[in-house]
Amino acid sequence: MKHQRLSEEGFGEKGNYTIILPIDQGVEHGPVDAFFATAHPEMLDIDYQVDYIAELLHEGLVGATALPKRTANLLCKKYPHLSKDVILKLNHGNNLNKDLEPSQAVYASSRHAANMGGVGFTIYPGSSKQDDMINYFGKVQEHKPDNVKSILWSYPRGLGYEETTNKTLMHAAYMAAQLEPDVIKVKMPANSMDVVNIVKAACGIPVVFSGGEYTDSQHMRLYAERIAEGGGYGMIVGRNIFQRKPDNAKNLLRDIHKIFRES
Ligand code: FBP
Repeated sequence: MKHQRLSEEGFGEKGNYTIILPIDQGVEHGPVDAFFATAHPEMLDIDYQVDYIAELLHEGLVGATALPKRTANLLCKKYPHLSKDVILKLNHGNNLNKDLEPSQAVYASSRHAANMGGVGFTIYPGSSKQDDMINYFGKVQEHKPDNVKSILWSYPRGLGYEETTNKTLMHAAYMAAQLEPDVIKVKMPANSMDVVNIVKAACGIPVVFSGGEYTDSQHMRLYAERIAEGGGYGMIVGRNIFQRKPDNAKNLLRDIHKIFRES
């Protein structure tokens, strides 16, 4: 398979794959857990962070980056030639309300992404707020510029079921597919052999799988193998990249690329 950047023609087509770097965890988990208390605390400095994201894009180690509004705007201002590889994340949850009903607030509109490559949006199927999120994404699809791609995070969240079973993730992928985003993003299933089912449930829309919380490189390579074998379109990996020191992160990314390239 061939690595494809968001800015390239044919993004999402069969035979290609992509690696997306999401850095919205400062909002979702807070800057202490996301950056400060990790092996790579320099990421807390927004100027350093923007330069590091640009470096990974320039080196072709990631094909796109998904960012909250402030970070996206700073990156696009300093590195305008990378704007079309930026996905503006439109809504976010945060762990400060983790004991309440899971929900996401809108921080940006697709208008703010007019010069960028994509918009990212999260729905929580299974939460009591699911209909608001799904309805809002319908409006995003209707109003976003045609040349701006949509990436839909479909994260089942609510009471009474496991979030990463085959059944739940197939349902999340199938629902997301009916909203026709350009790419669907789901969590890695508890049993990584289930990737193939989830890809089928997405009705032909490319699926990327998330990296999840920091784990060892061996696990990440195994995930990459299972995603590549199962027909996934690639990975969206945040914490497992930016919480490592740059040399380790780059080596892991090179390993992941090798697995996809040779599959
Ligand atoms: P990671 O690779 O760090 O898991 O990032 C993927 C992602 O979807 C982020 O976009 C988001 O901030 C985070 O996971 C949410 O994780 P969770 O909902 O499990 O707390």
